[in-house]
Amino acid sequence: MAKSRYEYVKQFELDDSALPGTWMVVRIDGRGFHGFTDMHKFEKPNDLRAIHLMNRAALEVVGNIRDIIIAYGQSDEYSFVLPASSTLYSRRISKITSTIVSLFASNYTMHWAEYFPDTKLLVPPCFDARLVCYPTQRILRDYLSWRQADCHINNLYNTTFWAIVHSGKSEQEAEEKLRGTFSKDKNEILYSDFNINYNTLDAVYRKGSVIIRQETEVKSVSQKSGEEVIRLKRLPTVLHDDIIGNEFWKKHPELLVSSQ
Ligand code: DGT
Ligand code: MG
Ligand code: MG
Ligand code: MG
Ligand code: MG
Repeated sequence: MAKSRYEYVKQFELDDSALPGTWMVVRIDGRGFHGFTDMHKFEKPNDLRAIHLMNRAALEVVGNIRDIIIAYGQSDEYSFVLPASSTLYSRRISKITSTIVSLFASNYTMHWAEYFPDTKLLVPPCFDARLVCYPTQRILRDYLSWRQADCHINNLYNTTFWAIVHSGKSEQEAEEKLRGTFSKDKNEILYSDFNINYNTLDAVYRKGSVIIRQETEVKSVSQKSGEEVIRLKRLPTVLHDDIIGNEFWKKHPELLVSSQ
């Protein structure tokens, strides 16, 4: 086909492909969710409806983009991991990043009412995104550990902070009480002042959410015989496992295989 004289502008689109042979991680994060969560009266410290909505949006992303091998979410963020072997969109960074964040935001909006039936969505939710390449399995695991440790640190702080506030203290008093405290001090405050054993709180709060594809029994009715058939399908599934220790990775060796 003949080219127009304007074709040359294509040359201005520079190559932005990710370094070959590296793990690609796209992390999306809610823009100004401090205000967004206030405006929509999210429960403190954790709103289970919001966690389920984040997980739903992420499940749709993982279901839609087959290359994503694992995803991890907490608070207003989600990380999507593409293996070193992935050739998705020729590894073009802006194409991968923008597709994932756009899919996430539209699904978050589309499914809002299912998770917040009594709360009108007042502003269009917005997410930022970045793609980072990690050269080795070890560094990829350290990245995921970093996010889960962040979840733990924030959740321990927030759980203790709101326990103090809900007991009748001001937010300023709670902040002062927690200033300079270590994890063990917060565990101790929770246990002795509020009779809460932090380690027995639901893992969804303490560990965040992990999505991997798991063999799942799917029932359907055979069109030929009309009989019910059960098939095993690898479906994106939400877990609340620890991903810092080795156990999870030993249990799911396929997750790291593709880096070799
Ligand atoms: P950014 O990311 O720089 O645009 O600004 P923010 O405000 O989104 O800041 P970020 O991402 O560091 O912090 C997430 C905010 O979302 C933080 O204010 C806590 C809030 N948030 C996340 N999950 C929940 C929840 O389940 N309940 C409540 N009440 N707040 C939550
Ligand atoms: Mg931020
Ligand atoms: Mg944010
Ligand atoms: Mg955040
Ligand atoms: Mg097009």
